[in-house]
Amino acid sequence: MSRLFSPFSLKDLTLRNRIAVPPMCQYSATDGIPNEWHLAHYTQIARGGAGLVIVEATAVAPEGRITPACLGLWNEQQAQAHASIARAIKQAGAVPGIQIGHAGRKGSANRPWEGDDHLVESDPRGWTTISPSAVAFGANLPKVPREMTLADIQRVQEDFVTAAKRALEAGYEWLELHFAHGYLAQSFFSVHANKRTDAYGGDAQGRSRFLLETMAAVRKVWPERLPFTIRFGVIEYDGRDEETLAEAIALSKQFREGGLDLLNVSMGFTTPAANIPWGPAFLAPIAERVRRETGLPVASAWGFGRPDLAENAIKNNQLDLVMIGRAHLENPHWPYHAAISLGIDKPSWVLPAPYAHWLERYHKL
Ligand code: 8OZ
Repeated sequence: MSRLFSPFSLKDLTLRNRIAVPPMCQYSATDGIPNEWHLAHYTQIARGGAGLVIVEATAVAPEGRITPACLGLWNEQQAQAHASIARAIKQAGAVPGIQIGHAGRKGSANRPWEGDDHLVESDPRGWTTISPSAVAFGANLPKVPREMTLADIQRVQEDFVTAAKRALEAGYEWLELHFAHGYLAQSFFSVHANKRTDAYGGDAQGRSRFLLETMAAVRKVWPERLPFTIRFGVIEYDGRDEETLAEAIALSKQFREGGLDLLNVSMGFTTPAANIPWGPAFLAPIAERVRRETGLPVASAWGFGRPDLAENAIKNNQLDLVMIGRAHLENPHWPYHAAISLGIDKPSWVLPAPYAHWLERYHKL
């Protein structure tokens, strides 16, 4: 019996299996509006059979985008276009999710395939980035951000709340706050990015404040019946890993007490000096520790694209959901591929009928 293909219930939803598609930026929007690219991409992946499809990092404000081509949810036109994406994912049998976030000092950047660096100062598409402190990420992202005022903090938190309301109206049923990968929220938590001396900096409690307040504000407007989740970088691989993990686990417990339903465990990416031990399922033991110490259900990504690794992560109680990202880009029918590889009797059962019948009828020819 495959555990990967067992259903997963959270709040009032049941996912058809433990396979989730993590947010993957497409850098293909104009003015933050989802278009035909996004519709085809998300429809195709949802038809592949995953239980959950989370739409890519979607900015809560224009200056919250990573690049000028990132998605947004700061106006009604964007919300209407998002409704088509949410509907298509749901019609394909997957739960439609969305990740909302703010890029902070990593914003105002070129697409990865057009330089992956900051836009030059004179580029009219660019903007002044904001961050807890006026400290640049460095390396490919040298631009020094403007230190946020208390009014900036309040405004961004209100933007998160408004975007969450729009996500709900658009038909998304699973919300993920982007508190990872060196963007704004992760920067508040990070000793590398946050040098503030006020209530939003300093010790772990101060560095956690922006994240806790933002979560609490959004929690109030997101319905209890639907999953409310966070993607959070719990480790940097910067040599300070035990402290970061302990602080991250303590904060995740507070997230849980504040009404969080699941944590998507990832990395901090707040310093270019990290030394990440990339490898198959390398985050599984970290996620398992977070799961055990916080009591939260967890998901994780990065290197679970081999079906046996995905199956084992669930079977060994390391993860509740496995995020399969890049493998879905290589093969939008990854769940079918996984079902064959795991020896499931009728692998075509994960496919829509118009595909399944062809594959079943001529399977043995
Ligand atoms: C993985 C690594 C770095 C950045 C995101 C674009 O989280 C990213 C990202 C993902 O939105």
